[in-house]
Amino acid sequence: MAPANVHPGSGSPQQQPSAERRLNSLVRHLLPSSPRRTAESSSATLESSPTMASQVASVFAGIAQAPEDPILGVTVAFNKDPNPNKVNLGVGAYRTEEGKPLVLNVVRRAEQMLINDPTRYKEYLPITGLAEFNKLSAKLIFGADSPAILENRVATVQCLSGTGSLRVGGEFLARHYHEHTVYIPQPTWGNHPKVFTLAGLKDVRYYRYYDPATRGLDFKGLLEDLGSAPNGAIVLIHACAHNPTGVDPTLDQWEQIRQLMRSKSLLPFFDSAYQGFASGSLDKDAQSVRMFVADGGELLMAQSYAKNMGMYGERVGALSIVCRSADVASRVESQLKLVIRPMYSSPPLHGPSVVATILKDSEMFKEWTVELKAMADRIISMRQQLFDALKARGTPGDWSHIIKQIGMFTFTGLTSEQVAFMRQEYHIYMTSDGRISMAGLNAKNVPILADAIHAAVTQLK
Ligand code: PLA
Repeated sequence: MAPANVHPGSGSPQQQPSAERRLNSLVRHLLPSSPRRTAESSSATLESSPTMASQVASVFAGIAQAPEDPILGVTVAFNKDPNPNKVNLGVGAYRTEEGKPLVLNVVRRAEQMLINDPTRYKEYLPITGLAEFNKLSAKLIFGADSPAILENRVATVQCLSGTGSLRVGGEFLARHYHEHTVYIPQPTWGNHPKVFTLAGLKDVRYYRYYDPATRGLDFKGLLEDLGSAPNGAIVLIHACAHNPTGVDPTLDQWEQIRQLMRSKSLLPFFDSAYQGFASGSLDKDAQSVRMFVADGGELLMAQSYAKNMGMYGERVGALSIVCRSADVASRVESQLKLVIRPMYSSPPLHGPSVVATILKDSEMFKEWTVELKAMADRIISMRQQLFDALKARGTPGDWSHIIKQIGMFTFTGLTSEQVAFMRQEYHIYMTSDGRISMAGLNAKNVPILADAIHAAVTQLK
């Protein structure tokens, strides 16, 4: 019998590397033997024949198919749907009135400036990222006149957008903070519990936040749960535009939360993924955070430029840790470097360079705030349009929460069955908890959505 050969030009079987030879012999062994192999079949090789390769058991054979991500998986399903009228209201990504993704003009301008600058290199950034970007990011969220910044007691490191900032902050706390219990709101962004658990904060608990009956804040439940948390526990707080509910505490409620948390030494970990998106004003949307900084206490802050500057895929964000003194902040920063270096060494250069270019130039900064306000206003006007459309149809139920909630999302109150029905019958995609991204709506698809909601609530009660 002619020896099973390797592919042309790879030499005689004797010259094959021994591992490959053993593998080919294993393949021969596993295949049903044929006494008279044709020239064609005998020249088949492991590399050129997927059917033969697939008969060797994979070392990963026992691996289970993982479920899609509850949010990003909606886009995967949407992309597979051939229907031309499909609507994606899943992931929180801004769309124009024409349904197109948006790159801000000011971002394009900053990128052009960077490209035209021949002095720019592609050298590695330091482990902590672009120093200028870090300073400007802290100023943006805490305010230029923040005592913590003036007293040099903020450690800021550039991270991979909001998610990376949460992860680095979580790992830092797991290594250096005495309390590993972290409280997150019920409900919250679905990635929060996973990020913290994998960062090493294994005891993730929920505090009551949303009351489905009122479609508003369960303030009493929130105070009770934080009131009975162990002293020193970490508390994840959405700085503004709570995801998925669109429900934020009032300033008065924030003040009560602050007092309670400080009285029990609960450590605030703010997640600011939507600064400027809730109200259209960067300062207004940072008020909750600034109240906690003003009292001189410590906190963590995860910032993202994905939404407010439309930098989604560039992965631009920052983690700031506000400390009691400059000395502590400097030691904290040294330890953050030890978290980051073995994880991804140093962060990317392009995104933060764009952001820093915009933040440091007063005229470009102004242009950004105008574009940001236009995005926020468009979302707010979609709330009104959807509310009016449901009212016009006489859709059963009180839909006033659509106009009361703020930020990128409306937590509709639709059941998972109603959500599935709308996907099946109307090709409208949203997360199964009934959250819709208001930024995906426009004058053209609002009536389609209103028809779908009307049908869902009248047919599936
Ligand atoms: N924190 C909150 C509260 C978020 O809603 C998101 C993004 C992030 C952090 C992470 O953002 P970043 O890493 O891109 O900066 N939430 C989105 C996207 C918009 C997502 O799930 O990744 C959402 O649709 O909920």
